[in-house]
Amino acid sequence: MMRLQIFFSIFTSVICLDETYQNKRAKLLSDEFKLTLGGSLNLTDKEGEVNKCLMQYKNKELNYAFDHPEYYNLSHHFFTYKKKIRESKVYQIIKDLPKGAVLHVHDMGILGPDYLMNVTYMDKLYVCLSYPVQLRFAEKTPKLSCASSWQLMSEARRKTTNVTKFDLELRKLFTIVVDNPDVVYPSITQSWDVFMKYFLTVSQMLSHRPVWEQYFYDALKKFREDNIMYVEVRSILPNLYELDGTTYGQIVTAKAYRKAINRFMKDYPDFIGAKLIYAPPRKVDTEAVKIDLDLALEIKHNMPEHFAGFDLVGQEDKGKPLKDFVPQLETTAKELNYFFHAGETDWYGSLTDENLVDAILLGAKRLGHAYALPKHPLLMKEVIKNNIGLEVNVVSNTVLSLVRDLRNHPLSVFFANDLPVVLSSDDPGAWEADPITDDFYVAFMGVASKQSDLRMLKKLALNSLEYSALDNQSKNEALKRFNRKWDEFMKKFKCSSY
Ligand SMILES: *[C@@H]1O[C@H](CO)[C@@H](O)[C@H](O)[C@H]1NC(C)=O
Ligand SMILES: *[C@@H]1O[C@H](CO)[C@@H](O)[C@H](O)[C@H]1NC(C)=O
Ligand SMILES: *[C@@H]1O[C@H](CO)[C@@H](O)[C@H](O)[C@H]1NC(C)=O
Ligand SMILES: *[C@@H]1O[C@H](CO)[C@@H](O)[C@H](O)[C@H]1NC(C)=O
Ligand SMILES: CC(=O)N[C@H]1CO[C@H](CO)[C@@H](O)[C@@H]1O
Ligand SMILES: [Zn+2]
Repeated sequence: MMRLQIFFSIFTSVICLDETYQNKRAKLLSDEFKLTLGGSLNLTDKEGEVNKCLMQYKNKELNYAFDHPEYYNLSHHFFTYKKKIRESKVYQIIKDLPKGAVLHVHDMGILGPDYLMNVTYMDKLYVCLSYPVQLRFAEKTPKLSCASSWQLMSEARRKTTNVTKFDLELRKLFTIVVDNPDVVYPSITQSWDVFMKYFLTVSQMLSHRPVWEQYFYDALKKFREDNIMYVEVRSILPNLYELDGTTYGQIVTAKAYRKAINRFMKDYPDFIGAKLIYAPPRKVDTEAVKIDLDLALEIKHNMPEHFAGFDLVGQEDKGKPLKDFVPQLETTAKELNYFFHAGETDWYGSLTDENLVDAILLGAKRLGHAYALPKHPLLMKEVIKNNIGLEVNVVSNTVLSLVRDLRNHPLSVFFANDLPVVLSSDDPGAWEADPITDDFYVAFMGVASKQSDLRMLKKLALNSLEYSALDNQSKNEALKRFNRKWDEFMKKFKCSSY
């Protein structure tokens, strides 16, 4: 009896202590979760049901990975698992989910090799089959220099003994995907070299005016099919040409965008639209930047409805830092929205890393990548204070050799602090990813907390519209339309269809 009493009193005191501790622990965790991106949203009953289904699949996948880390795909190179993720139920649900807008993509990197191969079957395409391979549409044999000789693509195909083999080789020019990425891309140097060659090859072929206009129309279509309703696209605005060799100025390229967007909106009135961000190369001198800024102002003046703003592009570590162009960029800071690539680097304390400071001081509305931001606590505060959107491109960062194991991607810090993240895809065609679903999937399954759920996905979609360059009225309209689409999805959702 005595014994039992002692046992009982110890037992209760343990419970007592435990309860206080457990409560504190639970409160800390729940308070902290509320601070995460989407963590303070409340779900409707209908959303709650969808969430239950989604999380059941998410947990199943992640529990398996936790028990078998050797099979956790997202710690390996994207190319080794990108086909596999399409079988995931989580992926399939995300694919069907309305995802708002995509705000960081480069025009020539949107549509992948299968689309580009189709373009090579069009009439009047000439090819120079020596290194580097050149592709150009023309009425007559192009006069541009070629180490071998220019010939019609149709002739080249006719002459080859094995067209399948010929096309397989050609297709390799239109993708950076390989079967053995760890061998082919040991460092950022190799991944960027191949990536830049991709642009070199496709840009001349796509710059034929009618092809260009059709390309962008088809790009919008692909986004729409991935349940995106609005796009802001970056372009270097290459000079377009006609079959007779006539070449136009860049303003014509900008207008070609407007034409393609207007045609698309007429065919798909449920789409919200698209805007252009003029984004010329950063590896230039100050004179060139001045000219680029003048052009940006001219485009803005000509087509204000379709123009979002200005950026500078190219491998950040190898280009010029923003610091070099501060006087020029300050001059137009009141008139132009800036969406600078900044901090797309692993080099802490480098000039690339410091681009974050200049982008913020120059009043950027959003930052491209901002990958290095967590290393800068004061800059993080500025981002919050100035409500600067962060365009994060997870797949791009892994493919272009910044990070391998996605659990180590700095986006987890942004998620934890509910920073204004907008997920995007950079150049999905170049690595044969979906327009946006792949990025959502890997961010949700590899970077986000295990507990993050439908609320995070919803907040990401809402952010993408909130941080867009749409004016207030259009933004409100876009949000209304998004919410309608979202509710419709929730109403129709059946877990058993996945
Ligand atoms: C969610 O519900 C809680 C409790 O009812 C409330 O305090 C909170 O403000 C709600 N959050 C939002 C974003 O509406
Ligand atoms: C390429 O063309 C074929 C035949 O017209 C078409 O079925 C296919 O969808 C096209 N592929 C792409 C990626 O556009
Ligand atoms: C043509 O090339 C493809 C791809 O390399 C190969 O699979 C096929 O066997 C070749 N066909 C002939 C007839 O050699
Ligand atoms: C748009 O809305 C934001 C925030 O609600 C406000 O700060 C800004 O002044 C508005 N802009 C215009 C042009 O009304
Ligand atoms: C690279 C890698 O680990 N791939 C794995 C992806 O997941 C599937 C299913 O669990 C495994 O079979 C693969 O080996
Ligand atoms: Zn980019």
